[in-house]
Amino acid sequence: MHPNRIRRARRTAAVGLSAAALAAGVTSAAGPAVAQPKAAAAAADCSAAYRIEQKLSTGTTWRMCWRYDSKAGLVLEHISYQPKGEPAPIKVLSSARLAQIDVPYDDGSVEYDDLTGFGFAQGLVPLDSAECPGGTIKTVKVPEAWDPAHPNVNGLCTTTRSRGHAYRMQADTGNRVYQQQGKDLLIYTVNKVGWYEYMTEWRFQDDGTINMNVGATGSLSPGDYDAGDGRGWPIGKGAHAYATSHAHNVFWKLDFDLDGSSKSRIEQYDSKVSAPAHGQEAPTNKTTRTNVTKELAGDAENMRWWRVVSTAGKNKDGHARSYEIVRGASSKYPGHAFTSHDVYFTQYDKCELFASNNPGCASGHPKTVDKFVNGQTLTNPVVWVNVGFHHIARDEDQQPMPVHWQGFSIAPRDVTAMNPLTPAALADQNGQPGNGS
Ligand SMILES: [Cu+2]
Repeated sequence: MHPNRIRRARRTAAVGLSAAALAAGVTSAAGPAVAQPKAAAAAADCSAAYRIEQKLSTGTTWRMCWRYDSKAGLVLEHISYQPKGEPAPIKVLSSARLAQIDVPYDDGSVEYDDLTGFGFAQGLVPLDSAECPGGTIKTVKVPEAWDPAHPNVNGLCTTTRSRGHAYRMQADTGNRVYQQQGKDLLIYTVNKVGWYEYMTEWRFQDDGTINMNVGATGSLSPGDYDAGDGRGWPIGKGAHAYATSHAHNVFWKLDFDLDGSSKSRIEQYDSKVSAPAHGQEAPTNKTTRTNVTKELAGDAENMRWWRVVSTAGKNKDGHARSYEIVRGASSKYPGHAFTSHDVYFTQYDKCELFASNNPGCASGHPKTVDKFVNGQTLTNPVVWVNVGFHHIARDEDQQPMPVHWQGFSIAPRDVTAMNPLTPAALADQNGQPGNGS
């Protein structure tokens, strides 16, 4: 976003050239979401150059393939998780990618669809070892590179990082403390779009949680300073030089592959206080499950959450494996139908890849994710998550602009029968104490 005029013209031209490559991209993107034979091992899905495999020091291994799309940028595929104690990798996602960064300015002057219209993928920047501490930088061949003679960019970092306590527990006898410092696999790129630089970060924790975040840094657009009070914020001396406020509406698209099957179920849970506190009694609180059997544009509510449930596998307790969508902070932008909901569940369609200005479909096919929701039965659900950030600039945004992050997580729910990092001494503590369960 915020491109100066020269860049904007170049990007527009690049978009016009991309039809053939785009069609190719759509075809290849269709591959992973198609159910694959169970025998196809995770590691066999890509060549060594496109494979990421990391065994964290706490015993958990993450495996996946990566590729680079001409519009979405980094795409992670065939993602599996194998904590210690699991005999084989557990398949989680067939595809995980950004699906749009939509940036409307509050004065109505401009709106940028960074992925589909402004060369997000082509803006991949090289990273040096200082920006990828302790990690490995892979070379990415950028499709439809602005300089076709130089398509290769050393722009994909994979590294590991400590995240602090994974757990801590005082033993009930003696002075023993069980504690573990958690470890994460981090994978990221930086993509420059005009004056902004977007960090696309994927964080795979040793406890099975996946965090996906976009961090915006770089500079505020020097061309967007025409805002008055109510549409911007003065960031130079005195009460002038109002940087125009704007929203960053970021969409992610997740295709699940739990236990190797694309046929998952979606469930929504809502909890409500059913009786308030009265006298000496505590309040009661009731949780209700709603099966989401048809395409849905979902809205966050207090004490509401969704999960994607495996139809193919159970953990050792006999519970269906699932991943829960854990939302973070979001400012939902009501300026468009497609930005007006927090999550969308749609039936898999190989042409539906972006949340707005979706290219590559037959004419007449809707272009926005809200319109992909049209009553189909969900047998192969695709999850779209919309996280908004309303950016009202502040003096501290110059210069450079500090990274502002937005994103969400998916957390395992019953993927393993116990905490995947359980120490051996506690391995028998599963279920109600003394109940033999
Ligand atoms: Cu911003």
